[in-house]
Amino acid sequence: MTSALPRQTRLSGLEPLQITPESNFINVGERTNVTGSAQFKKLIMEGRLDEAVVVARQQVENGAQVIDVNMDEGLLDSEKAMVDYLNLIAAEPDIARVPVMVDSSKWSVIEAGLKCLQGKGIVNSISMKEGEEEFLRQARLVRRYGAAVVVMAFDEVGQADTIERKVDICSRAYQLLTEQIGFPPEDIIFDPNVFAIATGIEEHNNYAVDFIEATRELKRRFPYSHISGGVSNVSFSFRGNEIVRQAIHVVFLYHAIRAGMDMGIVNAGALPLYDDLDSDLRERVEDVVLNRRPDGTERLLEIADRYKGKKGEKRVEDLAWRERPVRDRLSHSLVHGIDQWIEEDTEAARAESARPLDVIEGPLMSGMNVVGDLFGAGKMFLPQVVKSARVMKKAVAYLLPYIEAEKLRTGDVGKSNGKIVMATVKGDVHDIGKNIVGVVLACNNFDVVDLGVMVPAQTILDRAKAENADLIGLSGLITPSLEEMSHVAREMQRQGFTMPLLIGGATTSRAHTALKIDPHYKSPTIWVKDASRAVGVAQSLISIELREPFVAANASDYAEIRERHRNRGDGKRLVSLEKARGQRYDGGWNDYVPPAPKQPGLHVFDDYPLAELVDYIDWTPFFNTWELAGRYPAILTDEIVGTQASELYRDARAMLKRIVEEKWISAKAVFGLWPANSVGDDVILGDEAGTTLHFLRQQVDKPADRPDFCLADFIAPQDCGRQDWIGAFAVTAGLGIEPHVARFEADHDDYNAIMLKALADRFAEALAERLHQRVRKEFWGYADDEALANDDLIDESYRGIRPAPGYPACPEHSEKATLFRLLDAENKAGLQLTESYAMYPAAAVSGYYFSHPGSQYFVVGRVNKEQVEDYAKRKGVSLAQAERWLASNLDYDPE
Ligand code: B12
Repeated sequence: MTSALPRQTRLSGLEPLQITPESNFINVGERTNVTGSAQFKKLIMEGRLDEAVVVARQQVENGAQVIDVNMDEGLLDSEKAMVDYLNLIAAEPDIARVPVMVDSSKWSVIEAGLKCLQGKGIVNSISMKEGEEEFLRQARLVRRYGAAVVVMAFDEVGQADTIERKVDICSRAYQLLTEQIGFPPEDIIFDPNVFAIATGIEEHNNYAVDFIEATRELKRRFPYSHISGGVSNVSFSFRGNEIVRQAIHVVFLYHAIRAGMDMGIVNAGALPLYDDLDSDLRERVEDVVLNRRPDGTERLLEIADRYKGKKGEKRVEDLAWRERPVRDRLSHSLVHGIDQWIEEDTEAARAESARPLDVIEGPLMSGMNVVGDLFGAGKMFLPQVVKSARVMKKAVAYLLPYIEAEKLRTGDVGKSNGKIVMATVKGDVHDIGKNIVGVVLACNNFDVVDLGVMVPAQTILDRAKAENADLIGLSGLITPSLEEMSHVAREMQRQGFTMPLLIGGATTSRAHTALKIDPHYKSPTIWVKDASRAVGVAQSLISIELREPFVAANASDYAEIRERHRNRGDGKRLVSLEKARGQRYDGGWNDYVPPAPKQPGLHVFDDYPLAELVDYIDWTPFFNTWELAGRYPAILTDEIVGTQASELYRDARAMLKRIVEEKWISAKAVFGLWPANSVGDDVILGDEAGTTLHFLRQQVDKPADRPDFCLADFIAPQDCGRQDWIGAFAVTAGLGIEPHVARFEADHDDYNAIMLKALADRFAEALAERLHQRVRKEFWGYADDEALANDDLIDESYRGIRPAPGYPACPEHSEKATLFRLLDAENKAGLQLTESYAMYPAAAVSGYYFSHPGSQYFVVGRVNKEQVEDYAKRKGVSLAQAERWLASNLDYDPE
């Protein structure tokens, strides 16, 4: 089975990470490293491990594909710190999904770390500095633990600084590893040492060239291995001048990636455009990086001061491009997303062309190809692409009447790359991700037929047939949509479809697609991670040459996932439900008096003032929606994405002002506070109907002093004799949004249509946050003296939690039906629940309030059949129904 697989690097946390020739640069998160992050070091030294875990979570949320963990600090017991920390993050499925790079200069620490990894990680690093024998001993152990390895270009003499030494040492290491102990070439990652250039010391001038050329030669000799390095070292001598440092990184990576560097700790996927660097700066930086002239350093220093402190300064607009030929002007407008002159230039191009279609197929498409290439190469950001698409759409809309007239005359309809019919599946209302993918595909000359949200399977299939589509694309945000996607696949097979099926959306995954969707459909079914990959996938499926190898690689990949799934069993075992319940969280009920609400019962806000919510907005997820990784507000001045993030933020604030002043949307909320006690894993309310809420329990094998949590643990048990309370809420900020979205769409303005939806989502979250604050301080009133700034609210440093059905502590969505009944959410908040338990309008949140000081968020993760049977019984549904609802959490294959 395995021998048929292509030779590729396969790493894993709980989820696989495959490095293929098509993969973009692999970004390693470096902040869980005591030598690199002062903040992380402080947390570890002070034993604040829970907060240190948050650092890992942020790294993963911000897009790190691997996390580097380093505990090399003289005052620490590094082995113990490594073990404790790795064990903690292993119990957090949202962190543990990515592979870990165990980083230490001490072998004993590495080995201690390797024993804790549950997937296939990376050792950072081994080298020949203590001779071949020790090198091979360590490598054998790495192999035995099943990890990949970073090999430093370091030998008995010292660190390699010239191309010859770098190549010689790495080649010698490669030979030893592969020939003497059969180490797989794809599991070897060379670090040929990035050193600082332009230091004023002549011997340092060629360091970047030495790295780049060594990379090229190593990649040529060892194509299956990888090259990594710490990029920021290269610009060390320009500390304090971020613009010049950034330019050096861009230029260095531009050449190093071309030479074969494919991994590192700089987020190369988000670097600014090489082509957009100021030309004088770029030339002088390039002189230095490529060591092209002896006076390179002086010449860079000459101009460096010009860029000091320049960040964020408003530049005088340079309109020289308006003097260039129309073709160039169109391309410039597209690449820079400028729509000011687009109709004028499109008209000029039309006047010069034989047919109106020539303008699209000629200058407009070539401009969009530049955009597509830059985005594909990770050199352009999503907001820029969506703005480019807006310019393109405006140009096409201008030409459309002329094209229609031409079509009537000649029947010529032009050609597209291929046609895709896309939809958010039945029961789901989310479309931001799908819309972004639609825009990016349209930019690449795909004909996109978007059927919207909540689309039944048959409607999708009928339309795909009628349109003679080349591809179908499905999207969904919440887990019940996964089942609907399998249904679409089954129907495609039953109805004899053969076109490829693309799967995307926040809860979809490669593994789920391989296990639960692909087996139902004989033609290609491909999971697409995000917008930047959608084009490559669609193009490969359309291309006559690429399709076959692409589909074969995908099929063998899925076959491997299924095989691994069948043979699983050596992963972490779950404990029995009884044991997990025995290890429930102890709320200390003998000494604790649960606070009674000051204003119990149901409360309704029919039209919540939007202005009050603005300061409660958590902006970080807004930037993530636009694929800009980082936390607000630091993201605005981030070395890499800062400029784009600031521009996006300016646009967002401008729209926010209009939303509030002109009341584009309205917000409603309902919440209630009721007496309640827990009975096992249920919570029974003292409302009129005696409503029962059903929760799930972790079954993770943990040390006896760490609880297996269930939300019911945070409510006083019935038999302790104390009266406790629970709250529930439902909020929306999406009422009345449709006409505004339609207005933007009619103006071919996806940028603002997506922006508005993303802002409505932010308002919904802000309302949930604000309401929770008021409940704590006013209505329940257990925290009436709480005084927290917005940052602390976002960091949840208050007492009590507000988990929402579908989130990891309560992953089962059908409980929303109970919440809606309790709250009368349809009438009181204008919300509807779909058959898959999505809420409409999309910008909505619903959940519970817990007040216990020890209540906290956690991940239920996998549950065994015993618990699912128990849950089905408690909810009064069949086992099969409960298994469908909990499909993503099952630790077994249901019959
Ligand atoms: C922002 C957010 C929200 C926003 C709304 C999001 C929206 N309008 O899309 C708000 C605050 C309203 C919200 C509400 C809820 N959310 Co929410 N939310 C998120 C969050 C933090 C980010 C999602 C997002 O917008 N990402 C950015 C977009 C651009 O990415 P995307 O949708 O994934 O799309 C990309 C790819 O998936 C792909 N793609 C998408 N579609 C397609 C289609 C094709 C054909 C292709 C090729 C590719 C493709 O390309 C896209 C662009 O790169 C995620 C966590 C996370 N990190 O994913 C949770 C998350 C999605 N939410 C979740 C849940 C549970 C909810 C609620 C049910 C909670 C509740 N009880 O209130 C509600 C449901 C709301 C409703 N109306 O029913 C869960 C879902 C998990 C689950 N078990 O179902 C998540 C994963 C959080 C979690 N860890 O549990 N949420």
